[in-house]
Amino acid sequence: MTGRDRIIIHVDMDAFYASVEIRDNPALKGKPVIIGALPDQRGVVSTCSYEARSFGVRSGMNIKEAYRLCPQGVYIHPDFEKYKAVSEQLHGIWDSYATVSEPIAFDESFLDVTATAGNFDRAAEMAREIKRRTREEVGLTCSVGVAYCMSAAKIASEEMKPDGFFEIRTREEFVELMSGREVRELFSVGPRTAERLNDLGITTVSDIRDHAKDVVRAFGKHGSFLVGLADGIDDREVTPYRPEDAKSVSRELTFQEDVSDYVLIRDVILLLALSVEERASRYGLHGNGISVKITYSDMKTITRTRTGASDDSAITIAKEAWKMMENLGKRPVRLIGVGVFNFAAKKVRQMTLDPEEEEIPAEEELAYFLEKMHKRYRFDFAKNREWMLRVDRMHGVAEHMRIQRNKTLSKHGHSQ
Ligand code: TTP
Ligand code: MG
Repeated sequence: MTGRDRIIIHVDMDAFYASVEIRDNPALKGKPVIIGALPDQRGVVSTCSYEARSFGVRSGMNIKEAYRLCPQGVYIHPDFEKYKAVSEQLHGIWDSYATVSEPIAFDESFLDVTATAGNFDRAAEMAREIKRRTREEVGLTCSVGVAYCMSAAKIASEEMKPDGFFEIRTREEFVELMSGREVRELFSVGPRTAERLNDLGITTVSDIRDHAKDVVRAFGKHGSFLVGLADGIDDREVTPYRPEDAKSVSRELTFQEDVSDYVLIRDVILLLALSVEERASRYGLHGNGISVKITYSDMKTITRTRTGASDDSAITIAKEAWKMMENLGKRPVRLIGVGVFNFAAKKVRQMTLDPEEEEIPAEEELAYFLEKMHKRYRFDFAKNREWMLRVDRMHGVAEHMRIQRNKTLSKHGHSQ
């Protein structure tokens, strides 16, 4: 089953934060620019210019390590408000080409142009136009991929980065391009899945095709999905976020292995809540209904909802979800989801004379939980907040958390 072929454009900005800073300060042009913590602080690299990458600097790298590799770099603290404004301008341009778009990050979007382009030649022209307008109207370069499905479009946009353009028009082209590539390049293959595949002697995409039965046996449903991907089959639809159509905003996550550790489950709920808050607020949606969904290892699914929450901050969403969960049995969990609904035109948060007054405690409480989680999982959630919320990254973060917890629990003899 291959589903319906579509024409999808994936756009992704080049060295996004760094490029914005260079655009706004041309003296930085051609220099290794590193955005993130400053070298005398604790923290990591958010991103860096391609010049900095040639020194080996990478996103997520400890800033001290970056400084060791590139002491001559220009280190700049990120200015999220600025990037957000640029992001809105970018998505505004890109969305006008698609019937449906899925803005999966500040600097990245999937555009379904099947109907607006009609054929691949026209879609390629559109993609070039998107690049030109992004350069002329925003002053930045992006890389675009044009393809028949989402996975292929994403891979295509990475193929010729930076300032790239690449097309994958058919499954056959996809299979040929990808056959010798590492399994990690496929959507949904994180470090842990890659390691498990490697243990089976599967290192390349064509190995997945050659050992399809083993992959399905070892990974079940995810295995079938991977075998499909290796064959160039990806039926995921570009999912629109049209605020006026939205009845709810939710995020869910399937663990790679069933989880019985409810400390971990609660922490993952907080991350999902952060993601829901971010997505809802990006579209100006405010709700006072909160939902939680759990699928247990036996595939039984339970959903619980509550309305009348005092606000829809991440911390409130998480706390309501935690409360609802307390009344459910503590069985091994496969999937966990969190959502907000009951949208009103205005913020549900009650107006006070000083609206700032209410904001601070919620943020502080959140910071408190994130700091506890920082210690628990040795990962700085606060610093990496925007990065980790991206759809393609949350699974990796959750997997890291699960592994850290397993280590801790085995050290302490499962006493926690
Ligand atoms: P990416 O698109 O992954 O990276 P990029 O745009 O900087 O570089 P390129 O696409 O050319 O490889 O991420 C977009 C932005 O998200 C990035 O500019 C900064 C932020 N980000 C982080 O804050 N931390 C991270 O670890 C990553 C990867 C990105
Ligand atoms: Mg990018």
